[in-house]
Amino acid sequence: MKSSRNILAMLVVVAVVAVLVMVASCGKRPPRRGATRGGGGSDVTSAALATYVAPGDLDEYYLFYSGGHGGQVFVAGIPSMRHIATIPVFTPYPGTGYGFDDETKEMLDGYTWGDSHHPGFSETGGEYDGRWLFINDNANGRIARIDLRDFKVKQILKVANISANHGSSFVSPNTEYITMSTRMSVPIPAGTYADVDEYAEKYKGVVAGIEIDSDTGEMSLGWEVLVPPFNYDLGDAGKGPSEGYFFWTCYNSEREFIEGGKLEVTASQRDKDYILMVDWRAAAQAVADGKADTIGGAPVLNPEKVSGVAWFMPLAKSPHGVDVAPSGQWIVGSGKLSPTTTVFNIDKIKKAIEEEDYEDTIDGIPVLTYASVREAEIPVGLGPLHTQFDCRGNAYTSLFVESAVAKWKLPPYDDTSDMSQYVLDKLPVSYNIGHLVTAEGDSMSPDGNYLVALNKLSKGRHISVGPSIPESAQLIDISGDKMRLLYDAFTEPEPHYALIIKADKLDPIEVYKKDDPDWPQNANAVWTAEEARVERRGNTVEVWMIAVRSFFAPDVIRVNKGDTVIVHLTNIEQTRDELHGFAINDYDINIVADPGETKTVTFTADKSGVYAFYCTNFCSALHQEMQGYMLVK
Ligand code: RUQ
Ligand code: CUA
Repeated sequence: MKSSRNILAMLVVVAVVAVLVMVASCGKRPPRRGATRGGGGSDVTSAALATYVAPGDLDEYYLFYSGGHGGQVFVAGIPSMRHIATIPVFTPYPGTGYGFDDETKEMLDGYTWGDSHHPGFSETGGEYDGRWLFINDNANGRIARIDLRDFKVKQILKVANISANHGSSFVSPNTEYITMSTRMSVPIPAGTYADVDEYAEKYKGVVAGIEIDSDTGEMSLGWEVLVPPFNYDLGDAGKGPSEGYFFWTCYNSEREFIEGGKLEVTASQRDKDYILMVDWRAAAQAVADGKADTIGGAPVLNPEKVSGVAWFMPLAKSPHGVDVAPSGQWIVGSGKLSPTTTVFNIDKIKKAIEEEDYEDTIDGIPVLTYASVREAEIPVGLGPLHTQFDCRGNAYTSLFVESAVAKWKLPPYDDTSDMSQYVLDKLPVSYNIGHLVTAEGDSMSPDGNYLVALNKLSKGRHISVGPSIPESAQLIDISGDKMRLLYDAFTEPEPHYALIIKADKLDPIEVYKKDDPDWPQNANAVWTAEEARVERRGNTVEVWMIAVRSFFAPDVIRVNKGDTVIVHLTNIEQTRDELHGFAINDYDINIVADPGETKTVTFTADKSGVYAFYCTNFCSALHQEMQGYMLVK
């Protein structure tokens, strides 16, 4: 009796250890709440259980997805897929007063939109460290940094010579640099004129490394490399054995833009396009050694004059995504017009560079011999775009044409006679998938449980909202051998990429504390009704105002028509979620201050009369009473 109890106890210990080892080896736990395959009930029931987050319960992950030409970043929880927040980035957003106060208006610099594409987390040692989220503007050569302590944009950097920054925001494993690149080549510097029939010679591509200050996250231009007028599309950063390299795919290596010729046809003539590789340490060193030319104020390395910085690798034509596997050993590229995805081996790449094993040179950039650097071609299916990874040596490639996700095995391969044996599973999605993302999938230790398919079309898998319908995102369980669809969610246009991070990696602040040494104090903050005041200097009227439940002080501002008015609004609340807004009717003024925050708005009182101002955020039972007047004489 006793010994059988001991055996039972031992078995329990062994089982617990086995589970712990399993979890530790994959680094993470599988989905909870009945997500395990075959676990009781129908598929629908088990999918429902796997995604159900009961009222008051919290999600396990944050999903940050780009808002495309909406210019924002959306935040949702996983597995519930509930939308939690919208972070305005390149576009004004009245909901948070973004783009209305002086500081954010200055960051937007006159632009009213941007095309946010690929979010990238800051990393330490190849792991998401939860400090910053970067995102590129595919329209205006910009990149932005969101501080994950308060989920707000702190910097938008515009970089010279980058035309349509698509191959961004890919972060090196210790956040030294982040990528930017030209998608649509133009003559440089900005403002230079050349006709499209001079495309091959006068139009230029540029790729860049943006340096990140490790303390503050401040971004500045590190280096640029001049590259042929191809279209630089997507990128990734090397890690582990490939750390130190950035990779970008490019199409239109035909290097032409024929008027009326249809780029979709002219750019698909050659059998192969390329992956561009840049050694970012060598690029930074070359700039430090004074080897760069100055173009448009930026340090630009010309590979015709500076070698050892950039290389091309041939890839199946018209590629889109290039993705580095978690180990850093394999670089996966997909040509949209080829039903295969190609795996390159970083050891072979390094050897080819060392032995100068080149098959060509383009504008000073050596082209590595394809057969020497390629490891394998995997017949994943039609229209492969992007690839993500789990923790079990598998890759997941989105197939736009097939509307499916293909799961396949990364090298090593023991039998290369038939590569289709390494395509392990395929799951149809609804419909036409673009990007896809796995939990912590760009880090060196993906979690291997969730995948989100970001689909371009939703074709009515929801109640109708007219001809303009949302994009769809589908949550997929990848913890078993076969993928399993769990949930359909919808977003505004148009997610191009997303990232999933463990919820416990973020620890956002709840209020801006009055005397927080870690947080910059606003010089114009006032914390009491006594300090609040109105001062006039010539034609400028400056107001230091407090907002607190449920009044403004001062609540009357007297100015003359034509005065410049500056209002510094401090929300003196120190309670979470107690926001106050400040809107002046008919003056197009709408700012919002979070608890402890000071916002400044400057405007000209160009209309005489009496204008009411009020608090826009419902803050208390007497919120409606929170109002005042601006009197313009
Ligand atoms: S890109 S999916 Cu920026 Cu693939 Cu759109
Ligand atoms: Cu303050 Cu409503």
